[in-house]
Amino acid sequence: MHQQLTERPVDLDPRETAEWLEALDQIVEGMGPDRASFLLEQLTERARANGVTLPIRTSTDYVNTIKPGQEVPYPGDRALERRIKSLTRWNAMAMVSHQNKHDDGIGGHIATYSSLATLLEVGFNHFFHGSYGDQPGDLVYFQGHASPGVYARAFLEGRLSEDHLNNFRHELRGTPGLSSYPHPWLMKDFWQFPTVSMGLGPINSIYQARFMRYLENRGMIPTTGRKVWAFLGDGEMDEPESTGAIGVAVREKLDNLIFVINCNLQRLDGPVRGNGKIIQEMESLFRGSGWNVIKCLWGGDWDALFARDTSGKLVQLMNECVDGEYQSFKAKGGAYVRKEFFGRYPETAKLVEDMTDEQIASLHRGGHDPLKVYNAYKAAVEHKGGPTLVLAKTVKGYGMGEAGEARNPTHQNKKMNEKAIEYFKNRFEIPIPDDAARDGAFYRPPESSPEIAYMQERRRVLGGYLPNRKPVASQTKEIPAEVVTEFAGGSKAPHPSTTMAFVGLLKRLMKLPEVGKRIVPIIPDEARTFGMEDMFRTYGIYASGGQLYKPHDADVLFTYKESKDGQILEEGITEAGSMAEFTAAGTAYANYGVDTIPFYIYYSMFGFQRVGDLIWAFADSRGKGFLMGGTSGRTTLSGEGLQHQDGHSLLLASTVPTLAAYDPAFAYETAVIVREGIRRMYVDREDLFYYIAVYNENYQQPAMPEGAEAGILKGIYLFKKSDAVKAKNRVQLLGSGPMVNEALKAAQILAEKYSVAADVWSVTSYNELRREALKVERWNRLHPAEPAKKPFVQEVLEGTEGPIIAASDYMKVVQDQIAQWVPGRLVALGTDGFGRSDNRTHLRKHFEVDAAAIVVATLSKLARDGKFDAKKAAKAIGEMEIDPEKIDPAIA
Ligand SMILES: Cc1ncc(C[n+]2csc(CCOP(=O)(O)OP(=O)(O)O)c2C)c(N)n1
Ligand SMILES: [Mg+2]
Repeated sequence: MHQQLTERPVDLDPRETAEWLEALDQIVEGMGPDRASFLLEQLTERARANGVTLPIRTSTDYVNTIKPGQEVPYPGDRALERRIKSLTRWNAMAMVSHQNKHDDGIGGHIATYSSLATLLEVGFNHFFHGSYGDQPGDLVYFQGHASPGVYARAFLEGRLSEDHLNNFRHELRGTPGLSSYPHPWLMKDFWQFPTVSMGLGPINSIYQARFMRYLENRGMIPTTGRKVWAFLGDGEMDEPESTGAIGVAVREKLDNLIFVINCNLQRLDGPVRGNGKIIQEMESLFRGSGWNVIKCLWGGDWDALFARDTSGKLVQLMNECVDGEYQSFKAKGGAYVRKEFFGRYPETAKLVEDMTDEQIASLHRGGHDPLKVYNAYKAAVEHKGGPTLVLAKTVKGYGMGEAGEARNPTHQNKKMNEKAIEYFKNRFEIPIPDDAARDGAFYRPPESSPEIAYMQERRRVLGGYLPNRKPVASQTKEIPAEVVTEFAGGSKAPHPSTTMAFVGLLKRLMKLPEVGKRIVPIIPDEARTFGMEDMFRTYGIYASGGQLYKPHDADVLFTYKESKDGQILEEGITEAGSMAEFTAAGTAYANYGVDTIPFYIYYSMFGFQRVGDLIWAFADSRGKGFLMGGTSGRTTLSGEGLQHQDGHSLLLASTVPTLAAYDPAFAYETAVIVREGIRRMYVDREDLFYYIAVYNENYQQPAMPEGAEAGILKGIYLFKKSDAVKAKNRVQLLGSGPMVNEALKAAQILAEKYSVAADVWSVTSYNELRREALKVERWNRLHPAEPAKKPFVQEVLEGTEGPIIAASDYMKVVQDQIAQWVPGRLVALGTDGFGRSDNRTHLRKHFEVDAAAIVVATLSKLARDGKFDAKKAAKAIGEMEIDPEKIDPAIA
């Protein structure tokens, strides 16, 4: 899309060209830009009608979008703001440098914030609202590895102490510690958005802006001027998540969203686009998508040169140079720029003949000029009808001099030598003694100093400090126990799957006064798969512009109803986008002061392994809500095969510390878990979220056994005790999800054919059982002189008889999680290996998790334990129609 501006066609008749251009200039001057635009439109149409191929050029010249004549004067005190910025720069640098001097290798970044300082400071002094009246303020996504700058500012504001700064990246030593990057989990009163995994900030911020509109349109929050600001790296833009959702922002007309890309032209290893121009590329991409794009490339000191550039050669030169060259121009000083840049054409060389090399070297880039940045932000904030991108050209390592300015290795630069520190100190005029400076001493002028007073006053005017995470107290009522009771009586034909039962529960919750409106169902184009299509009509699909057409199915019950205050978020086929929306909804209690309870239901296979990093960031954000893994299980989802059948989400779920993952078998189990989840997350304010596997196999939903609730929540309960009293052997069969039914069938076969009594348990969560057991073990380890406590799983299974055969529709390692608390007894049957396209019967046979496999595993284990005749066990394999030499499904 990006057209090389060097590839312009040759001008065959320059005189004619000049006449046309002059005519245009006269129109602009005499009639204004709107008239010029109108005429160009007319010309374009005429040209098209005459068969002229129009050049598609979505990028403009490599100059500022806002011309000097369109600028407003700077409203702040530039001298004071420069002082504040210098102090912030110093403290940020000192923090990282000092820490690495005394703790080699602890890390941190200097160069990123050095490039970003003006972009943030103009925001902090003039744009970022800490609040809107009694409403929370703007939502700012900071470049993660610029965190030292954000800490340094908070230090000057008096929000962080010198102790804090001394404990940067020493979270486990001094208190209070400062986390390396923005992590709400680690600094819950400070950071709001974890951004350091590149690409998550951009996509999360887009859906944040969409969710803000959703809350406004549904009347859940008042409409304010609140903005979402996302500060992004130019290297970061290569992540697919960074640009993959930019169309959403246009479609949704998100004029509450502003992206600022810090275009320092470098990433970690070297230039982002040495041979091209990242700014032009981003301009084309975003402008082509419909964003309002503002380029802020050159500082005010260039304006005089532009004014004198009557030949147009300066702009031509700027268009021609590639980023690799621009980087050298900053790395190599004024004489080099005079020779290699301006010297390329006599006209441009002339422009700077009166300037010294130092003056040339200090010509600023737009992102370092507060006036240019202010005007870009002002235009962004005032823009209506869509999102704005500000492309700000900066210098990586600005102010680091030879220690790193625009040098390839600068990203990794964590320490500055004494000479470099001295240079930095002098350049930014930090009034501390040289020896203190060399040691990286911090500097904060007194509270009464003009600098501190000014910055405090600016923040007061703008409604408070940022970033600032402020969760509200609970607004959510407990779910009445009757709701569970409604699901505890067992089903009548036609019997539902656990997915259908869950959808019934969801609808029931949505009808509850108080809680109902807080529920946010999120679906990535799978509502019909999960039997949710009747909810379209009842609750409406959120559409910011309402429904502009009459749906073809308007006259049927389950019509596709879109509405401005629709409750359902139908995201389309974007698991990443849905996860980002889930994140906005799951953290609304901290960002908007309102409890919303998201249920994101999706094809489980396209969850953890597809958007795992977003799930991790959700946990970091202290998000609340329910991830509902639909079409679960490697054998229960029949027919779909290798790429669809999920047998490992529960395993991946176990890696997320605050995620409680469940694998319920029956409708009442889900109801119990969801009710408790709402209580823990929303009433008691625990920081956790839920993953619940739901399946699409229809079967009789039984009545809830008396007293099962506690076990359901802890992870295991006895579902059916065998009444085969005369049996020679007794065993324990553990099932999860639909495998409970296979265990029940196996129990019957074992009793009838082999005289083995089998008690059947439903294990709703191996993950939770293991976590509790590990917690208890840790306590025992650290309290050796006190009586040992017993893990719940051990307490439950210890007194039971015989081997424990545990079947699930997941990998065996899920069940293995409890092995150490039932020594020598556990046999796990699971679905290790790739999926296959076939039906449930064949899949379960293939993966050896069906009733026959459970019977065989039971007898085999009894035989190995010396409790059953080995020959009979071997014979049973034939009786169960299993080929003992068949290929191992784990590698098939
Ligand atoms: C997903 C991901 N991959 C890699 C990294 C490691 N990393 C951190 S910063 C960085 C370079 C960032 O360059 P850019 O986005 O241009 O930011 P700048 O520091 O130049 O402002 C990299 C590769 C990361 N944080 N996240
Ligand atoms: Mg960069």
